[in-house]
Amino acid sequence: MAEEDEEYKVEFPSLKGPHLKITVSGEPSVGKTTLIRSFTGKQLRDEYLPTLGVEITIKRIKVGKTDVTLIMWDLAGQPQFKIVRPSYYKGSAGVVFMFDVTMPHTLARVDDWVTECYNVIEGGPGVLIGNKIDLKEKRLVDRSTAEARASRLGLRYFETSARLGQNIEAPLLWLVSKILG
Ligand SMILES: Nc1nc2c(ncn2[C@@H]2O[C@H](COP(=O)(O)OP(=O)(O)O)[C@@H](O)[C@H]2O)c(=O)[nH]1
Ligand SMILES: [Mg+2]
Repeated sequence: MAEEDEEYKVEFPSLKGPHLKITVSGEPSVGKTTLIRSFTGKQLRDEYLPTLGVEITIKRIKVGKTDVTLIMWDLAGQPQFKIVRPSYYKGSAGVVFMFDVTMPHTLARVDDWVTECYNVIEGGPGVLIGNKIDLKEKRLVDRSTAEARASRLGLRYFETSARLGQNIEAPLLWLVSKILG
């Protein structure tokens, strides 16, 4: 290959084993991007930069003896992206809905996120994540309130601190084991 062609060579990761698309949605600033970055080992950003449209990150995990490739779709929560979001849910094997335990309105809005998503995909397991549990003093949503909503929506409930990397694997591993179930 000529030298000038080399710089255009793109290395694609090999997609061994099943690959599962997981979408993560919820109100702006609840911690979706931080969760995905912590989970996939990408560097955390110091300042808050809203996601523009969608950001896709690939993470390979092992479940038992099976290599599984997770294709994580981080959806922008801002209203101006509403028009493009439905196409992003297509083909999701599992979904994550997220809210911030210090901002009750972000939990109230989960119903709308669930509707938006399940209008597009036929089903598939979903989890609800209450994030920012490290902010104990500022916490306004307790576990039982969130659990009640999750169970009404048919979702499994988890709590995380995406920033501290606390409990971030559990919801994703639960989803994957349900999907592969
Ligand atoms: N204290 C705390 N802050 C968090 C946590 N997760 C995210 N944040 C912060 O909340 C802000 C929004 O996070 P981001 O992941 O961009 O939210 P997104 O809009 O849902 O993608 C950023 O300043 C993050 O550092 C968490 O678990 N605890
Ligand atoms: Mg984001």
